[in-house]
Amino acid sequence: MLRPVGKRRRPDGVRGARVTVVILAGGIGGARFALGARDVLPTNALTIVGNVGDDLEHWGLAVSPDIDTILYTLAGRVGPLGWGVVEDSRSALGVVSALGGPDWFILGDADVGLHLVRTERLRAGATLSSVVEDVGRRWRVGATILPATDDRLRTVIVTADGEVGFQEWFVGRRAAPPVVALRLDGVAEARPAPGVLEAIGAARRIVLAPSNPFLSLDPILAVEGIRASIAARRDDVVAVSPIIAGRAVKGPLGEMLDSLGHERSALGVARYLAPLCGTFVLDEADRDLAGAVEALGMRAIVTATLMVDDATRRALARAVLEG
Ligand code: FO1
Repeated sequence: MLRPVGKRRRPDGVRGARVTVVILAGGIGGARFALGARDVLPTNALTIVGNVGDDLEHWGLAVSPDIDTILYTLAGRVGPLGWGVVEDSRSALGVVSALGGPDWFILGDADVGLHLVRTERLRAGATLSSVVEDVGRRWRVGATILPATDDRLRTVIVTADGEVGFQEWFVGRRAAPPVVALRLDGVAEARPAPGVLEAIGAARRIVLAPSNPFLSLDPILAVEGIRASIAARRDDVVAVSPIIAGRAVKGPLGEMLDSLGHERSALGVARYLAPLCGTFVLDEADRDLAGAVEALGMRAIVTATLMVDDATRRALARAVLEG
């Protein structure tokens, strides 16, 4: 049960009273789930720990795609594809392209504004978490967004042809070359950003968002101390399946489950996450997997997990946070 810790709540909020919740999230799926949770939780009850393994330097700028997707989504600014800025223009991209510069990774003009501010502040010695905190406050996102680490951590994809940086594989090569392994550059030196372990330790409930467990959750969990702090709270940890009826809701997870030797199903993900979570949320389409999930030592919740609008996002958040 979620224990009350205060009074304020949103009108359509989670029953009971104030709760503190931590969500571990990647990009689009994690951000959409976080939006639903933010909307049903009391003010300032939510902390989102975001993946920085997808970060890159592009056009000389520091870009943090998953963190930015969470910022834009919670600020009501996200573009129709689930990333970037709504109604953004691409003038800079047009010039870069015409001059023979790198145009494989799309940065819209308004998006560039965020990268300029971040890059300048990082070069002046600020931490990524302080930049994200400031932007989130100015844009009134209504939640605390913490990068998993302020240190440099990059996901490297290992394919049969060698290694490639995450965005070069995901965007540049359309996630086509099968992933045979993943490597996290910088993980040995990466320490949790200020507040991450404290938030996990204090949370009434911890949610592993419906994000890719290999590309989004593992780079968060691999930061020193984070996996152990989550495992220590296993009874309060809920994972939401990013697979429905054997298909990834978004992205290359289905192919990755195959190529990394896991079953391509919600059960395959449940097996992978079982050491960390006491509850696993399955879509109604996977109702028949509930018994197998429970046999792994997890409680199974069966509900509608596809988030297509505010109503479905909030309903999923309520089911996960109250269930
Ligand atoms: N995704 C694409 O498929 N193509 C792009 O050119 C692209 C650019 C981009 C720029 C900024 C940003 O914040 C996200 C961007 N994304 C793009 C999405 C991003 O590659 C992925 O969604 C995540 O890294 C995976 O979670």
